Amino acid sequence: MNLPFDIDRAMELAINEARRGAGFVSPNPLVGCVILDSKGEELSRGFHPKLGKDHAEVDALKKIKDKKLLEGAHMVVTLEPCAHDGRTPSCANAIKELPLASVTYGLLDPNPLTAGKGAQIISASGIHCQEYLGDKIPLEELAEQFLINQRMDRAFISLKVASSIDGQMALSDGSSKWITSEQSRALAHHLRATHDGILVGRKTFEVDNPSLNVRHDEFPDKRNKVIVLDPKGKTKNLIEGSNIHKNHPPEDIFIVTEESVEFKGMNNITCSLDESGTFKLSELTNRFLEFGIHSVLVEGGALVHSSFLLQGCWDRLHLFMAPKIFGSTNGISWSQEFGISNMTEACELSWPRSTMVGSDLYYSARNLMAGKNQESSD
Ligand code: AOF
Ligand code: ZN
Repeated sequence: MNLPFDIDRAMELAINEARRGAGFVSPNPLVGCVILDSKGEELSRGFHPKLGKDHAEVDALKKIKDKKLLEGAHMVVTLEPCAHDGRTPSCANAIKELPLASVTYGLLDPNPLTAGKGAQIISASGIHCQEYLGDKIPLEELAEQFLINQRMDRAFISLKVASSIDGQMALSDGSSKWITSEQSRALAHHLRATHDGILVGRKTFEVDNPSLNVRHDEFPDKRNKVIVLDPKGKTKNLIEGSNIHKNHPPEDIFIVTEESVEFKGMNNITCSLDESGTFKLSELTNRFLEFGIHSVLVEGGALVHSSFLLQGCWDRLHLFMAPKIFGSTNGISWSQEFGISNMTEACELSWPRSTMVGSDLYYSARNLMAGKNQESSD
């Protein structure tokens, strides 16, 4: 179908609109929508603002007061309209009643409740319904947490690292505070707000006594979950009185151990270890979903980052590099427990992006294998 407007531009607008929901919609995807009249003039934009609130299509439709304008109009939406009644009624069922000429959706919704059914409902009503055939990467990135949850049946895993420009995240005496600039730390809090859980290893918990909460103006009321990896339950008597305990209600704290341990009102997740004494991360990240943790920002230390790399169980890297060189004599490289013996074994990254944040270089990229054959890697 010949559309009377630039579909790539409209999809880009819908993607930008969708981002406004970041930090508020989990476990739902970020979704954005643009509606254009029969001549291709923009009528409205909408997005999914919050879990349980209107979906993007309904948000955009509600902004059009004069419903006559919908005669022969076009909808551009980043995800296939939902077929089912969930927290909100089905978008596809609402759309099929409208006098629209076309609906273009960015990605098929992998949720089995929709998965093609939304498009079918709309097509059956006589509205031309088509999948967008342009660049899919920004759409995949937009909904990446949701897509990994649906496709891999596990939480989305981001590794967040603050290091010197030569990749050292701490010194061997454990000191690691304030490597990067204030601006990077603000962005890091934004990252915290867009993940359900923040994860650290036992050593980081003991050495840094971190708060692991969200301190960012855009998210004043944000509650996040905290996860500590502690195979032998050594933090049992340390967690009370820690900054984590002071800054989070006990029901938001999760300690992961091999054998079950009683952590006074806090959650204990048990997970088996592999031969090297490391948690089996595909098992753990799958179990996170049971606890309502759909995305996790891993904040270290080096042993923890390395184990996610080794097991191939991670999706995105956020690397903040300060204009400093620590050297490897006393430095701890963030990937130091991970190693390859052959160039073909390198972890490859895709969709890389970099920008300056204050005086730091911020680099973000995806694990090339994310969402592919990770089940077999442990
Ligand atoms: C859309 N537009 O804006 C979003 C969609 O529990 P509910 O009712 O909010 O439904 C959640 C499911 O709906 C989610 O798993 C995904 O399949 C879809 N999300 N669909 O048409 C939207 N957020
Ligand atoms: Zn919907």
